[in-house]
Amino acid sequence: MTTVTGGEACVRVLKSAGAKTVFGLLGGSMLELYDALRADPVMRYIGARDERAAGHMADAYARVTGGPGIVLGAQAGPGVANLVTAVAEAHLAYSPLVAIAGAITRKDQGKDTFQEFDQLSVFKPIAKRSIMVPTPERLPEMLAEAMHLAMSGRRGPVVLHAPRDLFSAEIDLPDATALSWAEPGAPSEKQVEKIVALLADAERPIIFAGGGFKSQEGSAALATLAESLRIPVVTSTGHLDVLPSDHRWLAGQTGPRGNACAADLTRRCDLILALGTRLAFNSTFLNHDYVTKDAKIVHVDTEASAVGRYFPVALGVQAGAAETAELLTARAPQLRDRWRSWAARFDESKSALSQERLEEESDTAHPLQPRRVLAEVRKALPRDALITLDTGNACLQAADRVACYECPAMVTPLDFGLVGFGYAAALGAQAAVPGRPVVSIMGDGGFGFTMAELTTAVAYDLPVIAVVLDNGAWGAEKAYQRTFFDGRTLGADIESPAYDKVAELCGAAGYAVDAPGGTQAALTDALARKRPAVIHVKIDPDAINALRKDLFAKPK
Ligand SMILES: Cc1ncc(C[n+]2csc(CCOP(=O)(O)OP(=O)(O)O)c2C)c(N)n1
Ligand SMILES: [Mg+2]
Repeated sequence: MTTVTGGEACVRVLKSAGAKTVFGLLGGSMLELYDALRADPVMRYIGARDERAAGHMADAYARVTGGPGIVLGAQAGPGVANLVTAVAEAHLAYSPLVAIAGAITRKDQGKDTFQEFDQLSVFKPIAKRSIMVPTPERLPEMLAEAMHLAMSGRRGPVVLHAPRDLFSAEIDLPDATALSWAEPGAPSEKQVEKIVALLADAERPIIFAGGGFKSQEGSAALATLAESLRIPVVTSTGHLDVLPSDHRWLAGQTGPRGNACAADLTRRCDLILALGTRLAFNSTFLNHDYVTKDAKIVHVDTEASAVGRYFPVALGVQAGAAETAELLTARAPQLRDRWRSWAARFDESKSALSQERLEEESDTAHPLQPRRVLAEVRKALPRDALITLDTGNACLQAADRVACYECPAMVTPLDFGLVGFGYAAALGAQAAVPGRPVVSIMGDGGFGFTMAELTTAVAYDLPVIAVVLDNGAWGAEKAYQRTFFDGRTLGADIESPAYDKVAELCGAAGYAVDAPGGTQAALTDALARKRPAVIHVKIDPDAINALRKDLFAKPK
C-alpha cells in the first residue's frame, strides 16, 4: 500500500493495464494526472490540437494494439464535449476507447458552475458506459473497471468522469496487479459438428470474415481455414486486412463498398460461414441486394445479440472467430475438394478483377483518375504498411483497391461514417506501430477537418504520410446532389489550400501531384525520408458517383 495523489493513482492503474501511450489535450481539470504522466519514465503522452482528434487517435491505437486506448478529456465542459464525436465513432466500431473526462469539483457541482454541463448524461447513449467517480478512494478502482468494461464482451468506449478535486486528493493505493481480460470462447464440439454437417451439404460455401479476426493470430487462423477448406473468403467493410491482399482465397470486400468478385460470391453462394462479423448495414445494406436469400447462414460472433440479428440463421454460435476457425480447420480434410467447380468460378471472376486492377495501373487519363492514384499507392507501399481511410467518395474507391498484408493493416471509420477521422487515426496507429509505415488516404474536405494535427505529427515525430485526393468538393454528397437534383448543387464545391505547402509550414514534407506517376514517386520519396508528409493530389472533380440509388427514390 502506498499513499499517492489521485493523478498518480490513475497513471499506475493505466500501466497495470499495459497502456504505454495516452492521448489528450491539456486542461485544468486533471493537472495532477499530467504531472504524474510527465514523471513516468515509460508512459508517452501525445497532445493533439482538438480533443476529437485525440479521441480518434486513441481509438485507432486501441484497434491496432488490441486495446484499450486512452484519451484524456482534460478540461471539464468544453474539452469533454469535444470528445462526443470520437466516442460515438468508437461506439459503432466496437473499439475499446477509454476516456478519462475531467468534471467539475464536487462541491461546485450542480450550480451552473463555469464550464459545467451534464456530461454524464451526454455520453450515456453513445458510450458502453458513462460513469462518475464519487470519491477519491474509488478513482483507481473505477478506472480499472472502465478498462474492464471497454475490453470485455462486445468491446466499446467507456467514459469515466472524475471531478477535478479527486486528482489532487491523497489516497492509499494497494500494490498494482496486472489487469487482464477474458478471451473469447470456442464453440462446443456439438456446434462444430453442426457446422461441419452444414458445410458437407453445401455446394457453394463462402467464408464471410469480419473484424473478429483482426489480429495477427486471427488472420493466420482464417488463412489456414480457407486454405484447408479451399473456399473463398469475402470480408466485411473496413476489414479487408483480415487476410493478406495476395492470398489465394481472398475475394475482397463485399457489399456496396466492395468489388464485383466478392459481391458475386455473396449473391450466388448457398452457405455463408459468417465469422466475427455483424453482417451490418455497410456490408449488406441489411437486405438481399448483396446477400442471397437462398444461402444458409452459420453466424459466429462473440456477442450473442449480434448473432442472427439481421438475417435468419441456420445456426448461431456465440464464440470467437479465430477459435472457431482453428477447430474447423481440424475437420477440413474430410470436406475439401468437393467444391472444385465453385472454386473455379471464383478463380475466373477473381482473375477478371485482377486484370481490371492491372489496367488501372496504366490509366493515363487527365485529369487524374482516383483509380490510377490508388494503383500507384498500391505499388509504392511495402508489405508492412498500415493504411487508414476516411469517409467520402475517394476513400470509398480506395476501400477495396489498397493492399494490406500484415493484419492489422487497415483502420477505417466503419459504421459511424464520419469525415475527418482518418488522418488523426493514422497518428494514433503510428504511435502503436512506430516501426511500420502508416499512410492516411483522405479527401480534400476530410483532410481540412484535421489538418491542424500536422503539427502533432511533427511535434511527436509520427511519420505518417497523408495522400490527399483533391476533387475540389465534398464529393460523396455532391454526387447525390448532382444525381438526384438535376445537376443542381449547393455547398458542394470547396477550395482547399495547397496542403503540401501547409505541410511544409508545419515542418512536414509536402508534395504536389497532378500527373500519372507522381503519386508513386512522391510516396517512395516520403517513405525513404521517414518523416511526416502530405502528398496533395489533384484528381478529376467528376470522378464521383452516388453509392445508393434508393435514397431519393420517389415512392411508387
Ligand atoms: C463529420 C461529417 N460531416 C459530414 C458528413 C457528410 N459527408 C459524407 S462524405 C462527405 C464528403 C467528404 O469530402 P471529401 O473528404 O473531400 O471526400 P470526397 O467525397 O470528395 O472524396 C460529406 C460531407 C459526414 N459523413 N461526416
Ligand atoms: Mg473531396
